[in-house]
Amino acid sequence: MKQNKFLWGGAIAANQCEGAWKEGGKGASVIDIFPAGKQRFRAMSDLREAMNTDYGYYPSHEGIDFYHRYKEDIALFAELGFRALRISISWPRIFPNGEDEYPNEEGLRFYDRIFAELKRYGIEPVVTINHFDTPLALVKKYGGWRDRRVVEAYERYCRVIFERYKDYVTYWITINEINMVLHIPSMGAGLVFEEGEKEASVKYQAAHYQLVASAGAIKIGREINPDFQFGCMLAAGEVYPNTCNPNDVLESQRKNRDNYFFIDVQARGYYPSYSRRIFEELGVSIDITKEDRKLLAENTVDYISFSYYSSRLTSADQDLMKEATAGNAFASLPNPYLQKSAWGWAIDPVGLRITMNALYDRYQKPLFIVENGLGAADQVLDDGTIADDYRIEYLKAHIEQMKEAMKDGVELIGYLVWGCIDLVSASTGEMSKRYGFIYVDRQDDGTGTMKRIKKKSFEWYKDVIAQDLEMLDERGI
Ligand code: BGP
Repeated sequence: MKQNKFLWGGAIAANQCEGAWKEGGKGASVIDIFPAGKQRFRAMSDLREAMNTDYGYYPSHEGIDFYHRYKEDIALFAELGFRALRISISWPRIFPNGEDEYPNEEGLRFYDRIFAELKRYGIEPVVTINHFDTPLALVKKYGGWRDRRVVEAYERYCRVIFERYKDYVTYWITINEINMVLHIPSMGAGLVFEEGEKEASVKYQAAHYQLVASAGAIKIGREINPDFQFGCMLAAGEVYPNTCNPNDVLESQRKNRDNYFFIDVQARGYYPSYSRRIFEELGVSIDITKEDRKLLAENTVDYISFSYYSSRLTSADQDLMKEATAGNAFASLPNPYLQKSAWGWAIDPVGLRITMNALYDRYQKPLFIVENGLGAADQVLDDGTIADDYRIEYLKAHIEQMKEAMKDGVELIGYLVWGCIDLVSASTGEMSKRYGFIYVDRQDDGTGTMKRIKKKSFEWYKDVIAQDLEMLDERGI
């Protein structure tokens, strides 16, 4: 790895912050047809219905207006001392219809400006190629990632951005939270299902095409710049057994494998042996060619990136599992040892250490935490300040456990706080589920001035990074 400084920073994604959904020649993305509030879950679970419904207000259309305010926002990230910023490139900003003959020059120029701005401050970009942003045109034409032609379109898009940004970007992430295809297939893969078909087959077929596309991107990327570093990206969080009943333990192992499945392929280059039984039991048969297997084998990732918000809890007792609630898209039983966030996500800093050790034991490749954070309903006080002590407490506890995992021997590239500036929530479409060090005056109904205000956690995180820098200076790094 060229980087020897630990990459402290933050993470955002185009679909949740840029807005300007029709500006600069941008085409629509699948996220652009998801409304906010209660209707969002329904829209996400039935893309066909979502495509034919006018919901009126769509939070992604304006986002937090990062498209126009990126200079101000990046200046704030620089003030925080960020060494890295994770962004995503919006595929339909580059190819408005996903597979146009020529890329959209105005879209490319937007990211030229972003990378130039980051370079000005010495901030390393970490770039997700596809973060819940499949072009809507490909969803309409092919039903999303269920069709191999989307792989070709993705690879063309990759070639264009690799050529264009090869001197700016080292760290690429091929597909955000690749395991999301099994949980929220509309958002993760733009999947449109046909009446009466076996959904599991469609999901695993789409998953296979995403895995192939990811390997294809790595192949193309390494030809263009051998210094590129490629990561897969997992929505992580260990699944614990509810009791020491071996059946519960077995069930937790099975659920963990549902997620590891993807990373097993991306890190090792072949389908894990247990996948045969999963496919058999689900009655899934998918198209995997000899060429696909070769491509997967020859193009494994350099590092394992992941998001971590919470651990999960499962049981083999199906009746008990009726009490499970969906946190971060994953159903979990309530863990009596853990507090929950206001959105019901279990807060488990030690779970981060467990997850990191589990991933490192399994793959022995460097890890990269590219999302961690607390969604909370911050209030602006009468004096205009925001006292988000709960966020400081959450992050502090997770950073402590992250350091413990590093002492355990885990190799870690960096730590990026999700939604370092408030942005639209992916699952709920709310603005009120805030993660940032920087408050954005934008409300759930689309009102607000978009003004940026530093929260209390801003100074705290700035100190965390500054102290680490002093330590590195002392060591002469
Ligand atoms: C991850 C996504 C992000 C982000 C985060 C928080 O699943 O990669 O895009 O949104 O979760 O989730 P939410 O926005 O639903 O609170």
